[in-house]
Amino acid sequence: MKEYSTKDIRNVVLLGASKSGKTTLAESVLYVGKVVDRKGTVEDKNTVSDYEEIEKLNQRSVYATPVYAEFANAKVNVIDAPGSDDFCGGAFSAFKVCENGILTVNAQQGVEVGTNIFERYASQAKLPLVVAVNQLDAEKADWELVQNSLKESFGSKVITIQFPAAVGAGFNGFVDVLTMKYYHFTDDKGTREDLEIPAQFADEAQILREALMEKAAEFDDTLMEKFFEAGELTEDEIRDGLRLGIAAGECYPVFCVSAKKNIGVKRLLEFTTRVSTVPQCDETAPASLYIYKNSVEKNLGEVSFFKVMSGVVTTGVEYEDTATGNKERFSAIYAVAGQKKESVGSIHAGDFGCVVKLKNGKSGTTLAALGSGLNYGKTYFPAPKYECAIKAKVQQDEQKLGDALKKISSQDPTVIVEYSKELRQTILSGNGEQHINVVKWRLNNEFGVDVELFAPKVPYRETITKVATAQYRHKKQSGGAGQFGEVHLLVCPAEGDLNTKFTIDGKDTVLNVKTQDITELEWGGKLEFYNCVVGGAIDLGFMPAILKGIKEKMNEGPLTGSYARDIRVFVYDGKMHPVDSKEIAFIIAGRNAFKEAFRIAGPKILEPIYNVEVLTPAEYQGAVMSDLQNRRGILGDMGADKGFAILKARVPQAELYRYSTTLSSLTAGSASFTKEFADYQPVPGDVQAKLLAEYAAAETDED
Ligand SMILES: Nc1nc2c(ncn2[C@@H]2O[C@H](COP(=O)(O)OP(=O)(O)OP(=O)(O)O)[C@@H](O)[C@H]2O)c(=O)[nH]1
Ligand SMILES: [Mg+2]
Repeated sequence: MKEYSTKDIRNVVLLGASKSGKTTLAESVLYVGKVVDRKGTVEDKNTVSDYEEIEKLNQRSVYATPVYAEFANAKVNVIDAPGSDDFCGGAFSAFKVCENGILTVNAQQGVEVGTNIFERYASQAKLPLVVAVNQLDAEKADWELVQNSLKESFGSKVITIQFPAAVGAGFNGFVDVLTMKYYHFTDDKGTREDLEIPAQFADEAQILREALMEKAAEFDDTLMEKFFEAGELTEDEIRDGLRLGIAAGECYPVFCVSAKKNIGVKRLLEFTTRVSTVPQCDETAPASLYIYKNSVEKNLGEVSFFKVMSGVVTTGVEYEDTATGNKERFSAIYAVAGQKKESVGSIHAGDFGCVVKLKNGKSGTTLAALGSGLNYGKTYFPAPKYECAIKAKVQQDEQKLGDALKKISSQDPTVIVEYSKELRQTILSGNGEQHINVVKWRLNNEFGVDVELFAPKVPYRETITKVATAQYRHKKQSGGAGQFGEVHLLVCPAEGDLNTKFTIDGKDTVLNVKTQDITELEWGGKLEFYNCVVGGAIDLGFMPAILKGIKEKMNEGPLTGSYARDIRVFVYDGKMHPVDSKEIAFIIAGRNAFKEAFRIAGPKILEPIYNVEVLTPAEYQGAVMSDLQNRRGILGDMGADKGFAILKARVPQAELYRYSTTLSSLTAGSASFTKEFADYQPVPGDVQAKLLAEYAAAETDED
């Protein structure tokens, strides 16, 4: 392969709804770019891009895959991203390395939910877009529907560059109002005749040409002046204007394509090479690269896919991971089209490639010339939307499961695995139930581990609402050395200023604080411990033992075994024995006195509450709201944004398991949501009763 200079490289990510034809378009790009001479299809499971087992099985993309075309002295790198929001991680890793996007729209459907979702992601990532209306050859293709839905969703950003002469089986050409030509296709191989615009389309072409010139002029004052004075712009001037508008995300030019029949793909690439944004990289600077994807492939092992960010990357030179100091040297680097890899000597800034078997070639890694200090940071991924607990079906597989999950999450950074010490569960999070099911499939089929997925436990907390006192005497005098310790204590909620006036045993008492110990608990909230013992009833030296006993109980609250929080404890009296009082006796006495006081101090179970924000088409607003209420959600502010309703609610975590799945089925996949931990609140009485009963039952089971 020829070596390409930065200015001759374009990087494009294909985005759009599921089944709009991105993978087929990638295949066509390879075909018209002459990288392959036979095209595969998604149905035949032989596309270059969907080459992973799980992708063939489901006939859909799961991972983002790079392919390329060499075209008109340029190299166009194309990343085929999955269209399901569950696999949106691929698109986000592409955003880090691509300067341009092509938004595919299925001509049979017009703008779909998925189109909107990925357009939103792209515009948040400030990624310029052009629109490829695909499947125009399909029987149900409907150009008017496409036009209307584009206008409705994206308004005046939309500008027509091409329109088809006919759609459906007869789709074999389109008018291009930028080049003012009629492109006619004589076969399914992309063979093209560039003709004059037929008379019957001349008027429409002229009207659209005017609109195009006006749009292009919008983005540059000089062009605007020229357009007003001369009444027209040249083809190159239109390109100049569009280039600015597209780069600013203010203009979505629309192209006609049949990926299946290779119609319009070459013309789309032509436009891309001439108008789209060139990588902003310096090829004369020291070399550096960013790994945006890694995977394990049969026969190759670990493959790291990268973009050269500066300079020229070659074999035989040592590079450094500036975050860890790890050094790597490449014995071979490859230009990559999905499964196909071609060895090359060097790759210039802006271009894509891959390398195998690095010591540490995980996505998100920067490798740079020694001493350059370059680093491109982490890739942004949206927060996970789906969580579950996971365990191996057979206990012996736990270690294997841990290792496999580590591998899977290193290849897919949107799979997050965490062991919760508190819940004693491994929590697996991802972008949706489908995403998690792919992990399950891989565990089973690639790693031979059968797993069970289930609702994670809820990290409840316990606290008290009233003042209470209790005393406990620990006395053991049978056999060996005796144990003796007695503790009298008072508990109250740790809120407001410190108050030491209480009624104890019917007497108004003011406690006199001698020493204190305030602990900020690692699970949130605090424990305040005050020593108010008078007359040396308990030696100062035993206070740590009493506190230790209390903390043991804070760790495993008396109600449900959850962490306790926000409690104030005053030790105000007790007894010692000259011989038998020792640390262990006061640990036990402290623990039991605390437990007893806790039980009668109006104990409450607290549950974590999340702030949930849902973005849904207005038509589903009612359904989404009543579902949130059924989840004990408390609705908050409402808003609206471009035909979408924004709903906010405070919802208990216990009610949020599989929420993404339900929301998706309530709204035909058109809503999205975010959630964020807010605070802890007491559970309602009925829920508390249920939790207490469950805990009591579990305790008895264990006895
Ligand atoms: N008639 C027709 N069918 C097409 C065209 N492009 C794709 N298809 C079909 O549409 C279906 C989906 O195509 P894919 O290329 O897998 O779509 P995708 O956008 O990659 O889908 P995801 O990977 O799930 O996001 C397949 O059955 C394709 O054969 C086209 O131009 N014309
Ligand atoms: Mg695909």
